Amino acid sequence: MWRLKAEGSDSSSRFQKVLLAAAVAALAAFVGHTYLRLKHIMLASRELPVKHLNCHYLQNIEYGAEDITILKDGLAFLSTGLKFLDLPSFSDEPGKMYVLDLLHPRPTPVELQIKGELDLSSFNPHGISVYTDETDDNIYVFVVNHPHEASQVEIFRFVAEDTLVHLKTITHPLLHSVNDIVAVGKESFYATNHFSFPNQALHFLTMVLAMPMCDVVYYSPSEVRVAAGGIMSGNGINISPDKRYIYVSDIIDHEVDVFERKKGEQLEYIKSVGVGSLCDNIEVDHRTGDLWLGCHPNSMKLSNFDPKDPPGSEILKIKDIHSEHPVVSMEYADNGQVLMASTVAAPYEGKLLIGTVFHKALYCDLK
Ligand SMILES: [Ca+2]
Ligand SMILES: [Ca+2]
Ligand SMILES: [Ca+2]
Repeated sequence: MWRLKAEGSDSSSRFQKVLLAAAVAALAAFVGHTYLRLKHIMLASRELPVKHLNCHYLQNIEYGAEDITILKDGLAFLSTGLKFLDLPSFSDEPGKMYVLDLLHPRPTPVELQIKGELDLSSFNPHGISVYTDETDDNIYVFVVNHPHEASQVEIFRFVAEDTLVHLKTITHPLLHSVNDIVAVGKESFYATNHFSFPNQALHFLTMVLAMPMCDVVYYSPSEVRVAAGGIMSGNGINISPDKRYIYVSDIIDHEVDVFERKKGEQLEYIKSVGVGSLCDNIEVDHRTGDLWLGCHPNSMKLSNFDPKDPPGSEILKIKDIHSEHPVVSMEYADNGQVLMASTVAAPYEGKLLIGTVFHKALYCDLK
């Protein structure tokens, strides 16, 4: 009896050891997989050749212009001073909005005065979009705002020359980690979430396991719902000049996803175009339909910020995105000595504005 019991406890302790060894091996394999996956996602080994354009720094922009968009009449809007997750930020001041007239002989950004109920001390503007109401020419400026790390959308009306009148704040459980928006009406928009879930640990797991679970949300005053899913991490979003297609930058998948707008504002997935970089915001040339992308060539250098080995900047263009063979070309590249952490490139009649997360902004000549 005693012997039997001793044998039984021997084999159960052997079993426990085997289990423990299996658990350690599984954990080591998971850690190894996570390390390789993150290295791949962040393009941690990538170095860029430098390709410059004829550019100069924009005046008054010292703390980033995460997003920039330009109206057909040459009026550019910029969101500046973003504080976001653990990314660097060199200003303790709240964020600001600027406007810039590209038709002026010496375009200079002017700070927009914000009127209304909005709390300016916690204003933290991120992605932006502008909608012009063609019935009365009113201009509505939509801004993703992260006051105290929250996620909400502000709608303003632009009043010439330098005023934004705050109209409303939109919050919704589906809009839990909004990165960028594209307005499709004076109160309606599509928004990308950069996390799959409000819980960041769960989102991290989906990234490591390569399970794309981020979505695009459609908002109007009468309805809020998921319009598209299957995205690893949604970032920039924009619309084709004919308003038929929506483009989303799936930043950690290194691709741009193309969707077609269907009845009831549902989005149908068409295809993805690989870009080989971590692309942030998307601007569309209203004349050619080309996509311009502000990208992070190596996001390891962005998260482990070191001024001696700074994060670079990369601007890509996609031509003929709806054809069988879209052409992706590098239009600008810098190792961070001139410009760190580009997020957006907005073209206008042979000119290009380039914005960044926390650094300066460039005004470039494409001709
Ligand atoms: Ca935008
Ligand atoms: Ca994808
Ligand atoms: Ca962005």
